[in-house]
Amino acid sequence: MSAGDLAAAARLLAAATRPVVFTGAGMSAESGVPTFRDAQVGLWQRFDPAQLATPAAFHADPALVWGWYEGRRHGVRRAAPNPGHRAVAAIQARLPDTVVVTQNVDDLHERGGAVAPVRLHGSLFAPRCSGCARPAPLPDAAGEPAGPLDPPACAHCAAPVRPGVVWFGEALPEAALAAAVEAASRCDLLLTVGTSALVHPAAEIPLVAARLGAPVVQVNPVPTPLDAVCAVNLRGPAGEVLPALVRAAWPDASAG
Ligand code: BV8
Ligand code: ZN
Repeated sequence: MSAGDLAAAARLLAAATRPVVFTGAGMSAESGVPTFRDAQVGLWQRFDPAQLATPAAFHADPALVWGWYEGRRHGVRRAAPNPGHRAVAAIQARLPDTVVVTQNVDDLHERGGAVAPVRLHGSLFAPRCSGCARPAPLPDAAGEPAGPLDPPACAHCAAPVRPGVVWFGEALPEAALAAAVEAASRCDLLLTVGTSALVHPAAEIPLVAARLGAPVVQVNPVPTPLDAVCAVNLRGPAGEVLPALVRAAWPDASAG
């Protein structure tokens, strides 16, 4: 990340009044939460996440999929927000009209101080019944599984409980997607952080802002399809770049 790029991005942030901060799995990488592109660990090594994150996989083997998600949830519980999460909260504290839109299913934005993130892909912490869709309690007493684990049965209809996330092939929550499109349509800056911009329709959100003339600033160690629409590309990890960006935009502010 060059000093010139940081200064250019800081000018855009300092001039913004209603930014959108759009985040992907890279936002949580420095907290030790694997991104979708990271190799899976242990038992899960032989599985492709995109193959496990589907209704068909859950229907075929509920214990394998439920065990995978419970393992991820326990991993997130052990993780801590990183300085990037705290910098996002600092932006919201400075600019109350900031909207955080996340593809992530961890709770690190909230634990890092962000307020009411728009969740496009749901949450690991909101299981629900696969039959009647009633919210289900988190089975915390069960402890972290080392592999497949039978999902609990719904207390109301006895169908298996499923993770409260959006699987591939499933529609995104209408209200969340509408809120994200609305925020991107009216923002005066879109800061995209830690996303490969390959998963749709979430990947459209930065394009909504760009098409309406809002500048897009990207934080990612590597190029993505969003490079084509970015006003500034900050090549580096979110946990370092975001605090530096906040300090450069508002020298008097704490970067979180
Ligand atoms: C749907 C929850 C239709 C589950 C997830 C149009 C074009 C192409 C394909 C499609 C299309 N429309 C639909 C599709 C199909 C599909 C799709 O997009 N496929 C892709 C993969 C080709 N989309 C869907 O199926 C969606 N549903 O369209 O339904 C429909 C409509 C009506 C009615 C019925 C059906 C649903 C998609 C949601 C899937 N669920 N998550 C779970 O988590 O298990 S998506 C999942 O992937 C995660 O949310 C994750 O966020 C996402 C991966 O994207 P990223 O967040 O970007 O993460 P990734 O690992 O890819 O990249 C990490 C980035 O971070 C990298 O760039 C890396 O360089 C960077 N990085 C690393 N370290 C750092 C860093 N950056 C900063 N700092 C660091 N330290
Ligand atoms: Zn039920």
